[in-house]
Amino acid sequence: MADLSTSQIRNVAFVAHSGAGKTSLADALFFTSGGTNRQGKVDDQTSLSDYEPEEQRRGSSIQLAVLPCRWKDYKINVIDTPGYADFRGDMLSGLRVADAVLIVVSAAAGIEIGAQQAWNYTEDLGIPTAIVVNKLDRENSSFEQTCDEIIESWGRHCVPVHSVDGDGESFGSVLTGELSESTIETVAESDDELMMKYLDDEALSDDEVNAGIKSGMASRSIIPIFAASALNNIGTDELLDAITTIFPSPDEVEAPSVPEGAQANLIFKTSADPFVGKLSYFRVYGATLDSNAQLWNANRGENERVGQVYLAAGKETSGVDAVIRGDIGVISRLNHTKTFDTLCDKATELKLGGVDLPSPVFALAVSPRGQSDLDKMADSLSRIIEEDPTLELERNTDTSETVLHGLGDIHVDLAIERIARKFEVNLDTALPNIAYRETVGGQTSVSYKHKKQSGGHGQYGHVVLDISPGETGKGITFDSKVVGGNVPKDYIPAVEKGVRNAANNGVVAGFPVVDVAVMLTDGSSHSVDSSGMAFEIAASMGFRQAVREARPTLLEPVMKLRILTPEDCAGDVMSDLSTRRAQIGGMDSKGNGVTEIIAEAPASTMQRYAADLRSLTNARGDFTAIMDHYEPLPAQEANKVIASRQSSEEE
Ligand SMILES: Nc1nc2c(ncn2[C@@H]2O[C@H](COP(=O)(O)OP(=O)(O)O)[C@@H](O)[C@H]2O)c(=O)[nH]1
Ligand SMILES: [Mg+2]
Repeated sequence: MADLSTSQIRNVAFVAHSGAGKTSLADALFFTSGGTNRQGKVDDQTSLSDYEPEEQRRGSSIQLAVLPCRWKDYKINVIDTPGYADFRGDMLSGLRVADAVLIVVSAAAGIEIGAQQAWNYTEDLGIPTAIVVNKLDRENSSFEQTCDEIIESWGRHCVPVHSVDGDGESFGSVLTGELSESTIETVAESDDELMMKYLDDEALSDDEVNAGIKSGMASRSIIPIFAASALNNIGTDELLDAITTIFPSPDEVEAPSVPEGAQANLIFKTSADPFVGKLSYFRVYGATLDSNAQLWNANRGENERVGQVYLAAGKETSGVDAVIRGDIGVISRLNHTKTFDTLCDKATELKLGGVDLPSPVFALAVSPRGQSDLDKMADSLSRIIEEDPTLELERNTDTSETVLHGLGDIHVDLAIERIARKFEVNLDTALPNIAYRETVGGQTSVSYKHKKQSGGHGQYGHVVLDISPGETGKGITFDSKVVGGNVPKDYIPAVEKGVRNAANNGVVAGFPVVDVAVMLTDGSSHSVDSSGMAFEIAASMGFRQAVREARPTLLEPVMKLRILTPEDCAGDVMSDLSTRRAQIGGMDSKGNGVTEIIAEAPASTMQRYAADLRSLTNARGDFTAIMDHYEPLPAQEANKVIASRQSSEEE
């Protein structure tokens, strides 16, 4: 694209609550700018941005997509991101490579929690931001009222720069250049020279106003508000114009420092395509990236040979000679490169850096359905994780399960669906087993003799073990105070091994025994029949008997929770928590009608919380849960667990 320079590029991430109309707006802008001759529609499954089969079936985005809109002398890369919390990873990737953000607010719904969260992210990142009020064709919608709500929630620096002709069903067009007095005043405040003019009652020209808005937007002292109906394609010309005149180009934002002429390309998305292989989406921060370049992956310490480079429009890619600084492109079949890696020159190595991804809140144990699934399971899981770094794979040695963690039930379910579609691997899923542990509540001393002396070479091992509750988190501690060689020194390691083996296999319900102090106090040996094996068996059996006698208890994993809920749902969320044996640590108003609840709750009661919180709060709630510590399980609950373990062993 030789006709394009970096100053003519705009990289804009669309973020919002799910359903506000980001994807519809992306389709409308792409159509308006001539990228396609038929406007894609989410509802007809023809959106060019929601092109994955799972997105079309759901009518909602699950991943980011780039639609490049050529408008006049410019190229606007619209980065459409998913609004749903389960797919926040791709929203963060989109923000990472955007120079500005457009928050889409539905006039029908007002500021929803997803929009609030998006706003918070833009504030944290300090990224230039604008707002578009969408769905203005909807009955009872009002541009003015939605603007008032925005200004009240997010501040007086949010200023309408468009006005509308007709509200609701009579919404006909978007008007530009007719700014209200208060908007002009805010714009004038952004620039000393404009302020002088304004105070002298001199009229500001359109160019001056635009320049004022542009510099205000760059410093976030102005957040322009636009008006649109994506579905009816109203306000899209005006929005494209505004993006080219007001939004910053890659040259006008704080850029990472890259040596003159050096390569600096950040991979921000990876897609595992079953036909063309792996696709890596990148943004150029340094010199032009040519097809067939030889690059260096700074994160992996590996050479990467780039073949053809492509530009992407949704799922369509077209080969080009080069991608210039500031632009977004795609490379296929890289060997070593993962999302958030930097491809650069070896001599001027640098890492552009990724994003802090949210931690998983939901998990399913996965298992292969048939033999061919078994063979391909590991490979397909690693490919899907390569595509989506917010998925995590865990091999749980306590429960012997393969566990897939994600940001919600829908996230993990769809990952399993994508594995089936893309790699033809069918996986069965179940809620993971809880990794309980066993410990003792009291102390005891046990003498155990393992003896077989019927003819020939016999077996003889005899140990006296004291056990007592040990320090939390220390596992099994083993010590010996045997005197006089009653247990010969050479056999003591075998005793310890026997104890540890027994502890690993569990005593009352098959879970590992932890936090027990074991002391070998005495024993005896036989000059011919004793052996390491005999002492190991004696120690194992003795330890098992001792645990059974020392008030065995189960420990359960407890999670630390941070829950965000709309104020009006806080009561329901609290009473629901009380049914989960949760301990409330605090409850706090975070402003904007959002309440934060800090709590701890057993992992066993939280396995479906992602879905439950969603229905409790109408998808407006959000939470994080991290494994914190183990706590004794109440006797009644423990009996249930032990009974279910015994019945599943009998099966
Ligand atoms: N009436 C009306 N509906 C819209 C408009 N924009 C989007 N929608 C509808 O809102 C729903 C969600 O739109 P979508 O673009 O998928 O929202 P996203 O989740 O923010 O990407 C779809 O049914 C759209 O047809 C609009 O301007 N007017
Ligand atoms: Mg969408």
